[in-house]
Amino acid sequence: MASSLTRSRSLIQKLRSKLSVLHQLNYYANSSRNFLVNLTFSPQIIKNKNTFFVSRNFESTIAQNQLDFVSADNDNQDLDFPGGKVGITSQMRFISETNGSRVECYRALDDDGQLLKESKQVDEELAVKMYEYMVTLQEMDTIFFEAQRQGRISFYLTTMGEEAINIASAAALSIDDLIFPQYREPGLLLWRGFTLQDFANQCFGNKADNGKGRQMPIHYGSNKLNYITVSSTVATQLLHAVGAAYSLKMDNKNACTITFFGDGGTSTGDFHAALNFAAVLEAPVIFFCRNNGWAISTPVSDQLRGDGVVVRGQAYGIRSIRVDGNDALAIFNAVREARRMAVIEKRPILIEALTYRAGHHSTSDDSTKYRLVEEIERWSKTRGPVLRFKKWIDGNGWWNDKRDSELRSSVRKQLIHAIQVAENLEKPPVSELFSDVYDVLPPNLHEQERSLTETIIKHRKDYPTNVPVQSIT
Ligand SMILES: Cc1ncc(C[n+]2csc(CCOP(=O)(O)OP(=O)(O)O)c2C)c(N)n1
Repeated sequence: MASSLTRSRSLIQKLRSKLSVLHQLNYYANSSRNFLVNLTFSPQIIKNKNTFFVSRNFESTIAQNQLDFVSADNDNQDLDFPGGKVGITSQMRFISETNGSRVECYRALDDDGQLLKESKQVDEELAVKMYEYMVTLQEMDTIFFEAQRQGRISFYLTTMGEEAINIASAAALSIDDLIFPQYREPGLLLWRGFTLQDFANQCFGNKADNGKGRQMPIHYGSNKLNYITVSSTVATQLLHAVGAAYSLKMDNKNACTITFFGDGGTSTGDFHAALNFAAVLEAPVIFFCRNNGWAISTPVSDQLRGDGVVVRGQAYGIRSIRVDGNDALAIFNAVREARRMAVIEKRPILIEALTYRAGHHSTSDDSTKYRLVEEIERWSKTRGPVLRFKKWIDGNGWWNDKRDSELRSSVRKQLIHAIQVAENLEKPPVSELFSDVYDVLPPNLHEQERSLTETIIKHRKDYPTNVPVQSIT
């Protein structure tokens, strides 16, 4: 009896070690906390009542090293916890809530557009292209904002003050990298080839709009350009970006994901869940926080006024950096390096860009009701990112005022033309309101479509004439 028990035990032992699942079996049976530990083993076996599922998982590139690390000067006085070895001490010492000094902000250009010592720079061709796109974005914001004020579109939201974040990060990425935007990052889409006409079509919700006119203006998206459609529910995109990054890792793709969010978004549960998952899964995702000082009328919280964003990244075990969000060169350098680390080292990275939202939150907002006009002017007139970058390329002899005004006037003309075309294009047919969700329309939706169509046909003069309606049976 005893020997048969011993034989069985030894067999189980061998089987377990062959599959390298000893830890998994124990940990899975016990608690979800151990999910973190499981990721350091491969392959991963999940024990079910009757079956073993083998899921695709990965050798950890980072966590195992951290778990094995024990300080050299502790004379092997360490404890071997399931979560890894740790040195021991007889001193009762609480870890301070701060590091003592503020986390520095990385810059490459000073306020006057002078290159800081030893800063990496880009060549003339790329610098001029970046500047031209920042100017195009500025002009696009001005003209669409006015179009909304004239009642031609229902809503708009500008990137004013955050042009460098938009364009410099786009320039540092590769087209295969998936972008999960909040809503203040159309510049990345512009950089990737979304035309001014495409932007106008979306804002006017006409039949050429990728979203078939179903969304409010500024909810752009493009499959072709790897730009996931904007969703105005703050911070949900962070989780999507982590999931997609993990999938890129599973497929061993030479790409990462990047997701943008404001300082307000960091107060959501999704922010924490996303950072946690990214750290645990070692997902190649770049979290890009635009800390622009305001979440509509709510100023940056006290926590974020300190080192809240970067230190939270660190707390989750994510390599993090703080960057001057009004310095296009610094953003380019930081995103380029973040991308390299995410793609090559398969790890998440967090970037916090300090900036200022120089426009209103959106056309539904009047920011002069909650902040001083002088504050807005100081940031937009003297500290804006486009002006600073212009000073740098001017100083290099790569740009001049004549080219500047020619560019601005040409972009304005293109925009006015795009708006006229978009405005005159028919809207998507009413039937499109009901398509693309169900393969076969359920009876209740079929009934709603019939009822809506009949109502529009009966009261034609009360509905826009450029929305095609076809009576249905
Ligand atoms: C989950 C959720 N909560 C609240 C809102 C309403 N809302 C829209 S924008 C916004 C402020 C977001 O501020 P921030 O994340 O700092 O981005 P910013 O607008 O400054 O770029 C809020 C609260 C929302 N859209 N989604």
